Amino acid sequence: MSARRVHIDTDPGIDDLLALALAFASPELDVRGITTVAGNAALPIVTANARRFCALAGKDVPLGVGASAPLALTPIDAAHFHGRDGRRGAPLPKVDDAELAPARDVLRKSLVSEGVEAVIALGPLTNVATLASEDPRLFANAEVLWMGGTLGAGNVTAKAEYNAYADPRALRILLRSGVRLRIVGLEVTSKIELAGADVAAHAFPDTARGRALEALLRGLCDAQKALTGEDRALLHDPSAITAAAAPDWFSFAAKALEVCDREGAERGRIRARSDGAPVAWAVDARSADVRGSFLERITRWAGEDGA
Ligand SMILES: [Ca+2]
Repeated sequence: MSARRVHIDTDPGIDDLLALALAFASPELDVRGITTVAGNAALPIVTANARRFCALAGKDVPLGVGASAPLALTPIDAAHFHGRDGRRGAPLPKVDDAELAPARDVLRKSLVSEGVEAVIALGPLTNVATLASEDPRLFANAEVLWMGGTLGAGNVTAKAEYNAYADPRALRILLRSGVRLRIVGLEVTSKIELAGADVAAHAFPDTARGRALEALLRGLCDAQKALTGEDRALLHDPSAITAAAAPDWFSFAAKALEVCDREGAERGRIRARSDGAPVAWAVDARSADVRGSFLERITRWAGEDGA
């Protein structure tokens, strides 16, 4: 079976970096392009993290710089969770300054000439919605697989998930664009977790990749502990990578959705509606398999590093 060509749009972010590691460690996936978007931290920070993680991975993937702010509403970040550097101090190689292409060019190239089957979006949908509103036909042969949203409890407000809250206008545009959308939201991802004790006991290889992954995974536990008191790592973004690599492990229901794109208590809240184009909404996953393969794959990947 040939690997599935994908593009990753991301806002790294601790769990984004773990998701990139899993993508590089997954033989089912072939990452043809990466674009960054402001989300967990400001654009220069998330872009540097993405570039430095690609250097760690030894991957020369085309990388484009995207939106520095949402399409509408007040920008937010999550420095309280991910740290001011977006990775809670996890060590990554330094890279030289470089002139980077705009995200729209790199994403367009992934869709037009790289033939990607999926755009995996791990942050606010600003970049994806911008291109989809300019020319939805670009997505004729690709789905957007987004980690975000909830129809239940939120993680930034009572009803809203972070990526939906950060740029609800972008989500609204995408829901109405005709682009095929597959969504893995909090109802599923918040059940895919590693216990802090298991993370502490897990031995990564003593390589540059191993040291970075260990710091990221422990950082994810520390951040959760500081936020809610629970010592565990929630694998939101890595779960979306697994949904692309092992779609059979997830079950989806067709749902038509709407999102509130106004400021206030309802900002970013998603509701099911009775009409409109349905998206594929994740309702369940084989959590133990998703969790187990994540840890097994990134640990093996860390061991393939000679550094
Ligand atoms: Ca993210």
